[in-house]
Amino acid sequence: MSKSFYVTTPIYYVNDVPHIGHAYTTIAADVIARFNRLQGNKVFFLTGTDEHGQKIERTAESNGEKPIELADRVVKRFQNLSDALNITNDDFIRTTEKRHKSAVEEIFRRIEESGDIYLSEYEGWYDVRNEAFITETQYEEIMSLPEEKRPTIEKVKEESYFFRLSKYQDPLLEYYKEHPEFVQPNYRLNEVTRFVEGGLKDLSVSRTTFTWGIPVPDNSNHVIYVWFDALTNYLTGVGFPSDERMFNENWPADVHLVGKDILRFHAVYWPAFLMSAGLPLPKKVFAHGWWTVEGEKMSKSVGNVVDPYQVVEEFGADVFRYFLLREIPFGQDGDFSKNAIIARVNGELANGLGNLVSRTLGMIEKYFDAVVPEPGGLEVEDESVRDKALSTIELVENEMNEIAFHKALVSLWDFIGDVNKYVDESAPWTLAKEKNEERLGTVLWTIVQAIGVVTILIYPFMPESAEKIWERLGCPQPINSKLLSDAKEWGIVKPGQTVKKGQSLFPRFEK
Ligand code: ME8
Repeated sequence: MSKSFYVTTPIYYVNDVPHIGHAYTTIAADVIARFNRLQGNKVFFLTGTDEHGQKIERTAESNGEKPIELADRVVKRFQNLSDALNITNDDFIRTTEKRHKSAVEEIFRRIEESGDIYLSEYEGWYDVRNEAFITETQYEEIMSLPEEKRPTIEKVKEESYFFRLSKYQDPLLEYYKEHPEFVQPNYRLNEVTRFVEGGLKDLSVSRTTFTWGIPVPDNSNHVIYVWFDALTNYLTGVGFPSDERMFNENWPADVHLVGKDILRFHAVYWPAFLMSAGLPLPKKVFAHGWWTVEGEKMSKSVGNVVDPYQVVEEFGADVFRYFLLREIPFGQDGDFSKNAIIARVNGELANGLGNLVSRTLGMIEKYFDAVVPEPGGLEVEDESVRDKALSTIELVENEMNEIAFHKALVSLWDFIGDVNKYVDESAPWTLAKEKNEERLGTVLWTIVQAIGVVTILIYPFMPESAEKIWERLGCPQPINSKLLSDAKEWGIVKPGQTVKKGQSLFPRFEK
């Protein structure tokens, strides 16, 4: 039965220059969205930009422009990422849109009605880069760092509305206990639990010393804290508060994908806001790891920030997508380097998949005038390719349900390896020499069925390459009209279809 599935990325600070971290979350969310569509689910996939706050106000000021002019000028850098990386988001939210203002005002009011908002004064430290209030423990941690490693923090003293976060300490702990799948990977749940067990102080949710934000309803001297504003985008995107039908169909979100650095906002503050507003909580928050570049932390001052547009230009979107999700288990940190990409292209894409497709289609061109042959009776080794294909589909489906991209890809390439071995062992070239046409037809038919299954399964990861292979197999309908259930019927590539070997799918790179 088809269900609706809602996946989000964080909304990126609009004045950031897109880097590999943004590309990573966006690609991961896209693969989840595409895989769900393949399973026949109705998907809603949201990304966007976070456009309010002190940092953006200051950047605009130093450029001599208004914050909205800055946002309008640079937002395309993120919007264009969807085309460059082949991302199929259903909507792109900007927090400066009117629909978002209504949503933020509405949730603020609901929380106020629950008695969870009060006026007081905030005195303490603030990290403008991360738009974060610094707790005493965090302050001590920062001060224990060598000076050059400390984030810039500022002393703040201003009137502020507070959210009664302390009231949600026990409800949150109880929720984590009852829903251990809420925060993934598991070890992150332990971190979050420990943080909450350490005690929660009420959270400042408005600022008065600048103006770039959404005013507090009924007190426009205050703008709402940018994280309160930004987190609400997940509601705005699905029609809150005006489009009840869309909202009920999609909320709660199935998964919020985030980087590990912003897990606390998503797994502590956000569920507490929702509990207070009487809204259901997202089903899962998955925190991924961080990428270093050639062993170093990515930073503007080091000058090693990886531009995703450049990677696409050099290697293509599919290779980039494959690399990011294959290189490290989703959740752990990883290291990005061109040599590592090249090793994957040459070893797995060119040798494994590319070689299988090209030699198979080449043989069908040579021995059967490019027409997919009819199979004769299946022998035990042909059946075992079929069985392995069916078990691979099941495995990949389970692994994707766990958001374990690398495992899904390992399973798929394990199957590709088996099929390549089957080609070697059945030696179609010998069958051709022996003029054993029936057996030759059965073997080549079996191989193209395996390629058909692989093509459907790699489609969410590498949509362009999958489309190319699908066309070369001569399949009449577009690949995006196919479902995983079609792949389960052994025989998706029909006898009589005309194939085309074409040029190399994944040209090798020199190190
Ligand atoms: O945090 N490796 O926006 P942002 C992997 N606006 N991921 C990385 C990374 C790296 N080296 N560097 C950054 C914000 N990221 C807020 C979000 S959501 C309601 C508001 C990831 O532009 C990081 O973990 O700083 C986060 O998920 C995103 O990129 C940061 O986006």
